[in-house]
Amino acid sequence: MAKDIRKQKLTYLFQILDSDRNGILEPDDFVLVAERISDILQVGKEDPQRLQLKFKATRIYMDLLQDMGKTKVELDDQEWCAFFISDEESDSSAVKRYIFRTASYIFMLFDQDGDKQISKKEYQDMFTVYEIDQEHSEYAFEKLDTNHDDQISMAEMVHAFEDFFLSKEPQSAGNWIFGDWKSAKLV
Ligand SMILES: [Ca+2]
Ligand SMILES: [Ca+2]
Ligand SMILES: [Ca+2]
Repeated sequence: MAKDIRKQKLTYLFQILDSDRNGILEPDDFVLVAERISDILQVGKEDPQRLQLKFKATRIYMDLLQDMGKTKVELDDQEWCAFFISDEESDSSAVKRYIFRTASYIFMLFDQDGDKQISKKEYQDMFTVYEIDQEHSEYAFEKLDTNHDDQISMAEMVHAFEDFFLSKEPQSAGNWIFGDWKSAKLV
């Protein structure tokens, strides 16, 4: 059962990252995220910043493909879950590497004013970009903001991702980073 909780969360994350919702992760999903962020920031269509954001948004995915030893740029949910859940050790080195990397990634993309804090507005923008129901953003933000200063720090984000990737407890606060993980459609 414990393993199922992690699988459900990873499947949920896969479905969130699959921005065009076609059941396959591909570079275009990450390009789409960059486009949506650019639109929120009102970056012009011809502005070089838009291209920069695309590079930044796709890099983590390209690194992941390389770490997986993939030869194609597409990934399905089975491959995705198998990479993060190894049979012998629940906290595999692959996961540990990606906890910090993913937290940094989210900060790089959504800390729009660059103050090394994710404000509630920036956090809600993340929900908008990934088309997550805003209904859960308030609750999730409160859970992640453990020192209650109305900002999510890098340390709080790393801690949340540790919960998200590793915790077998349904109650863990970090499970809620991307909203209602229990709504994942397991196939
Ligand atoms: Ca896709
Ligand atoms: Ca900020
Ligand atoms: Ca805080």
